[in-house]
Amino acid sequence: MMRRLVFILVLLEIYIVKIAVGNKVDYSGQQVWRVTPNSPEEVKSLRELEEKFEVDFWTEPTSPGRFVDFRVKPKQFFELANALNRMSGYEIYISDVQSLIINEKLSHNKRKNLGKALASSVQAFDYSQYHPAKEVYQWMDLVTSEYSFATKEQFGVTFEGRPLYVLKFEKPSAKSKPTIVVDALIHCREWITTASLMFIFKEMLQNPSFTHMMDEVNWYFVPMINVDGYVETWIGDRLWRKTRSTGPNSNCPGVDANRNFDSYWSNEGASGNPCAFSYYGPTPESESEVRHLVKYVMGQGKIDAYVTTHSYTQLILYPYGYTSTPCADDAVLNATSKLMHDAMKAVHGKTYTYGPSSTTIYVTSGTTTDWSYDVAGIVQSYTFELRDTGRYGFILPADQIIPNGEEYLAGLEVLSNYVRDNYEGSGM
Ligand code: 0X9
Ligand code: ZN
Repeated sequence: MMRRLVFILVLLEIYIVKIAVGNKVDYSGQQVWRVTPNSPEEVKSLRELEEKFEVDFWTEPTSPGRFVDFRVKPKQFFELANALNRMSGYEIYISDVQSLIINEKLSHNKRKNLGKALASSVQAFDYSQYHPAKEVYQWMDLVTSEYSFATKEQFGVTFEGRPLYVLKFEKPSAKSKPTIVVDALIHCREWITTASLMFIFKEMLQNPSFTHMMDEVNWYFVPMINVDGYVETWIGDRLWRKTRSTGPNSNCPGVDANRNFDSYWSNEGASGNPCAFSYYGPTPESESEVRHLVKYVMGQGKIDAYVTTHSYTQLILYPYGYTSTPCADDAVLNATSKLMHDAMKAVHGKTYTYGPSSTTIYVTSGTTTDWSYDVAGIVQSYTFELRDTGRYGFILPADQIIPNGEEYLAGLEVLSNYVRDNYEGSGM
């Protein structure tokens, strides 16, 4: 009798947690392991594991000495551990992916139940939690209703028909000003990107130490490029990365939008396999989100800096992704990155490694940053990879949103000052 009761209670608890989490894809028992290959042969063997075990790389195998994080299913533990022990061994970084997802959802629901999710003003909005797409849209409306110089412009629709918006902050000024574009969430599982930037824009609007950034620069903020994917991460698969488009030739939906730009679009550092996580798509700009973003940015006047936001591993990356040949502006981008690094480190002591993308991490093609630099002609083009360095990876706890936002804000302030000081505006 007692046993039966315990059994029923356990089932009930599993059911309640399942309802609370709500996501259809369950990662129970799955882990994230870290391996640091010691030789080019070990890098190659790790790449082959992807084919053999279908592991999900959270950071890719690239070069000896650079760590690789990947998600592993329990049924693969034994065989994979044996294979890795023949190489440099491995460390368990996340012992149960699903428990991180459950904790994230439970802490969100707890705050929501306290009524904190429903905000009546930009100031009252809860920046210390993650918000689903609907609330991010509502936040944009709060901003435009409170600040007359902020406007919301629709620049397209997603594959599933959701509106794509940019928030434009253009404070009136006697002089013409430079413009910085910042985007987030092209990889929809990287929740920290949108969350930290909403906090940052609130600070730029309300914190007297940072309002100068809006006095001196116009800001165009695209908070959710991959809205369809973001919705999927809340209700379906928390670790979804790609868009949600479906093509006639595949059972695997989605394209890696950060391989879909028309800039060195190829299978170098991207995949032609529709089921791969870095699938570059059937054609460049095949994705509605990428196509509309490109058209919109190209249709604006001069843009002085373009920053695209990702997570994780704490990096400041600049062109190129597709080649290890330094770009023409390597020296200036390196110098500005160093200043951003210093300012970010001064806030909470976190290090953001900086350098050209291809040599600092790995080769990529068809990315936002190569496109903004080479096609849109914006010299100050960066990819920021936010927190952390692997303890939580993509499932960064919400209590890090504000600290991460504070340090990213310090980096953006350096960039803001840089474009201000180097601006040769029209009509001055
Ligand atoms: O691989 C990516 O798309 C980015 N890393 S992530 O873990 N967020 O997926 C890095 C892209 C870097 N590429 C350029 N800066 N060109
Ligand atoms: Zn990313």
